[in-house]
Amino acid sequence: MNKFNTLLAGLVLAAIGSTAQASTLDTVKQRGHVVCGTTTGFAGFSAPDDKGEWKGLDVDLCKSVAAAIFGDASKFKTVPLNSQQRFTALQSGEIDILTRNTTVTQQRDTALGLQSPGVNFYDGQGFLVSKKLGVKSAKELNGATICMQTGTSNENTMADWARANNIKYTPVVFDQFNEVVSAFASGRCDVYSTDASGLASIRISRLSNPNDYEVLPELISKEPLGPFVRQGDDQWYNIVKWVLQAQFNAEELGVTSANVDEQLKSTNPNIQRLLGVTPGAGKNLGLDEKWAYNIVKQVGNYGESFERNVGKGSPLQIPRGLNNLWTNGGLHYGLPIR
Ligand SMILES: N[C@@H](CCC(=O)N[C@@H](CS)C(=O)NCC(=O)O)C(=O)O
Repeated sequence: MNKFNTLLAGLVLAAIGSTAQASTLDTVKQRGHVVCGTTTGFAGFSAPDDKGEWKGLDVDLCKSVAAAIFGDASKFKTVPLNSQQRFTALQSGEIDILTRNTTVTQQRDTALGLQSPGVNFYDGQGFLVSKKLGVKSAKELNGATICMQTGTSNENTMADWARANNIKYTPVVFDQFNEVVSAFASGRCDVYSTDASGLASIRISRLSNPNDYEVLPELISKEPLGPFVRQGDDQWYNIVKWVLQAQFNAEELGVTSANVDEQLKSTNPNIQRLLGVTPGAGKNLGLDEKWAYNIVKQVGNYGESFERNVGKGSPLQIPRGLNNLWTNGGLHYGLPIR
């Protein structure tokens, strides 16, 4: 075959491939629920409660997608994944969306065949230490043993930072979250390093005496966490992207799960478009015009989800900080629904 024929064959194959492959939305509708990849249990973000129901900020995103598609936030299932397994599960089609404290990086958004529809939690990598260690700053960590989980961005970030700051350390890594937590709790390592949200969660929910531990003040990286989808399905990407934007817009517009029915009567054109009183946004996504109404009614706006899962209404007590709306000094900025 000459070069031209090879190219043509490739194009034909690509065309067959893309028409033969059902869209994720069709697959999800046929199945009757959306499948989201979560952690194996990381309180505040994705973990089962005492009744075995999955809860958390990331689970709320999954439920919001279910609400937008089915008008029923309960039409979702979770697949618990460790840090290492998460990307293959998405690539292979085992899950429809990864909703699991995953840092958006250039490599993950390009070379893995995956893409990031947005950021639902701005974070940074930090350090958790036992108070007994007597360390007050990350700069004092020379010679420390540091526990981390395999397959996280934390391993590389730690290595970069240590090199730049002339700090020698011994990494202690495990595949499973429980193994890392146990190693740290039993004193096999001096420090636990991961996203600050993870450290807050581990301290409160996994250690028997949280007050014996503290998170050091330094954050050594940017860890913008968000969902991922496969490349090549623009409609599905758009759905996840705009579900997240609907959560932000609802908060910006003061539309909550408690007042959303009242807000259907609002004369504000932005609220009318968000809630489908003025149609269009639903059709653009291939969804019912009540897509965003159902998210807010059944799951709440972004602020409600934040406070309930990781903020004031939760044991984690994470301040809004960068995760506030742009109008309150944070980074979340709802893209206009019009
Ligand atoms: N944001 C980082 C770290 C995310 C991560 O996987 N963190 C671990 C440590 S807190 C975790 O969530 N483990 C839970 C699990 O494996 O179930 C990344 O995307 O690589």
